[in-house]
Amino acid sequence: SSEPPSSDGGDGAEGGGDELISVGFSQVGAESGWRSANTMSIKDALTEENGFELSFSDAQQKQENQISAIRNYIAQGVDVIAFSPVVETGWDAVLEEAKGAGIPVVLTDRAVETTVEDAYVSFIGSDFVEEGARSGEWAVEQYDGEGYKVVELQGTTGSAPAIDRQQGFADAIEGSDLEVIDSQTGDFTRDGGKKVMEGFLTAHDDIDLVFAHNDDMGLGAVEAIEAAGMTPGEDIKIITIDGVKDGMAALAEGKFNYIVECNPLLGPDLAEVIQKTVAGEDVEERIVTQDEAFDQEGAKEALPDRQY
Ligand code: GYE
Repeated sequence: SSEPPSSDGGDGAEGGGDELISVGFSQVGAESGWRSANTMSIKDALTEENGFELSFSDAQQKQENQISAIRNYIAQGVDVIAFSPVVETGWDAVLEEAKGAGIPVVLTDRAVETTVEDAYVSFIGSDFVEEGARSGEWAVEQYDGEGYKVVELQGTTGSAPAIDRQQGFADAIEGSDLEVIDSQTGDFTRDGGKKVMEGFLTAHDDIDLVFAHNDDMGLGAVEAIEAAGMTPGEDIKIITIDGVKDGMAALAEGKFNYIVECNPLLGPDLAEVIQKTVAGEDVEERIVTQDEAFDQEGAKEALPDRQY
């Protein structure tokens, strides 16, 4: 770690001249296409050339793994800890420990619920309630008045995106003719989505629409629907969130009906927040990523330029 940072690697922070900023990052896992794109973005931004020395760990969707990774980073005395919390609650002790050690924490992607004051310097990520609401609003626009029966594939139980997307969707369809008749977690994975959808198809013969909290679970649902002899996107409509390449391809092919984007490319914002924090500059407490939404025509147009 003796390589000097490039000229764009920092803003010449006082005293930080030729030292790399050490960062410990605890990632949720590798559960989805979104997550892979997110990991790539973080690793691309926190390079030595940009002035960082990154320790990266994958928690395989287990909170206990994240907590021990964060404790290791505290013991190593890294300059900054960043993590994407798999679930919202249960972080108080470890956040208190980081604070006690004087190590600033940055949250990316998912929020925490904590009683620790000033537990983190910034939280960078999308507005998940908004994503759920946009999904629900589109569904109401398209399908209201037709007595639509909806099944929901939830993300990881207790995670911010699962809680918030469910809430946003429920609020948006309230008072409409759409009804959520079943809702279960598929843990944000393709396999999980497939299995839960198989169960839904066995239990209900009147499903009109799937609301999947991410593309991967929606793709799993496509497999289950096709295996049951039906046509996804027609016999059963599908709305998902994320907008990764496989999801956009399914939308362009007519297997999905709508995607609300969730931008995974958080690396550049994270790098900037860390540099400013180490330089003692003020950072925004909440950085909300901007998301788009796509229908089938929109996906056909966007697909060729999709980066991930
Ligand atoms: O939507 C899903 C991933 O936290 C926003 O996690 C993220 C979600 C994303 O597994 O695909």
